[in-house]
Amino acid sequence: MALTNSVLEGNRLALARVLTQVENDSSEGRAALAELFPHTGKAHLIGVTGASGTGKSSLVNQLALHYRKSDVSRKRIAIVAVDPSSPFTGGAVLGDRVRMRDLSGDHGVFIRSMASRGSLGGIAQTTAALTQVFDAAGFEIIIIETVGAGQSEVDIARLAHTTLVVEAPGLGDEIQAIKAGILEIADVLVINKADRPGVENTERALRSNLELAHPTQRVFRHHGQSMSVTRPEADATLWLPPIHKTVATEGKGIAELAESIAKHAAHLRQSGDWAARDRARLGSELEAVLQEALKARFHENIPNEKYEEIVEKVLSRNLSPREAVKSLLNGSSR
Ligand SMILES: Nc1nc2c(ncn2[C@@H]2O[C@H](COP(=O)(O)OP(=O)(O)O)[C@@H](O)[C@H]2O)c(=O)[nH]1
Ligand SMILES: [Mg+2]
Repeated sequence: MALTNSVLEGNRLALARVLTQVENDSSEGRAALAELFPHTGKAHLIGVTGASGTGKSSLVNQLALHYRKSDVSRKRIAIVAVDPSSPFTGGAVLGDRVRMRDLSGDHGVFIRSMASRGSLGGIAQTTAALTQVFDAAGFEIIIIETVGAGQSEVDIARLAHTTLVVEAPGLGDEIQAIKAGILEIADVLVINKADRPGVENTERALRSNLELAHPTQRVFRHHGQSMSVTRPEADATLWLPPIHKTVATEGKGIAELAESIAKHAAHLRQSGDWAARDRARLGSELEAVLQEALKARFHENIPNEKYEEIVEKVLSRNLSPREAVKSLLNGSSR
């Protein structure tokens, strides 16, 4: 209780300790989360995702600097960097730290690097938990940086109110990202490294695929005739993801990008999507915790030998996995 109070009062040491407890999923961490949870729900969560090397960390660094410098209200910024490919001692995380040195010494900014732990669902869950700690601690903007284009990144991106998908020219990432359906979760697209050759190609590829992921034309059947309606005039509640070109290393395009992010937040609030996203996020968190708890309870009630016996029956093809679960739930091994 004393520790969480210190977090609420803005004590950085207490914050660091609670973040560690939460990341380790210790009993102290769980207790702290429960105490902090009523204080959450205020922050704007911004997800930044894309392939490794596209310049996400550089971009996040610049965005944070921009917020700290330009914003009259000097919002406090937390950064959660999730990089399963690099453990805590690894070079990439160290590199991130070095690149983020512009921000060190600024007490309005808190950076936390996190490496992979446990299952894929575990990463998303841990990230959500860390985000809640920052939210309760009063950080108005929380940026979550994730690598790659896989399902786990999509899950982590779903935590955010606003998702930035970062591409860079010449990496052939367009195709990779599109395959993973990552454009569908993009609220704002960023072509970073716009100082490099091939920007036009990347932009063209993105634009045509964006059309597929976020159709601008909606076809309605009306009295047997098909009518095509183009947004946004047709439906002001729809958001068409803008494409921004940036050079993170030089801070180019950052102010415009920040403006789009702010516009998206305003759009979410006006359209009611802010609440909808909160609901979806907390709903899926609830679902994940429930699944975990039910599974744990289930395993507590089934003796190990019994479980192994059933597994053997499945292996010998005497029982299908579905039948196996049924008999485990019924408490009989058939
Ligand atoms: N030329 C150029 N290089 C950049 C730009 N942004 C980042 N980089 C460099 O690209 C490399 C990867 O950047 P990083 O931010 O670590 O990418 P991340 O893996 O997506 O987080 C670093 O060497 C950066 O200095 C940019 O806009 N232009
Ligand atoms: Mg990075």
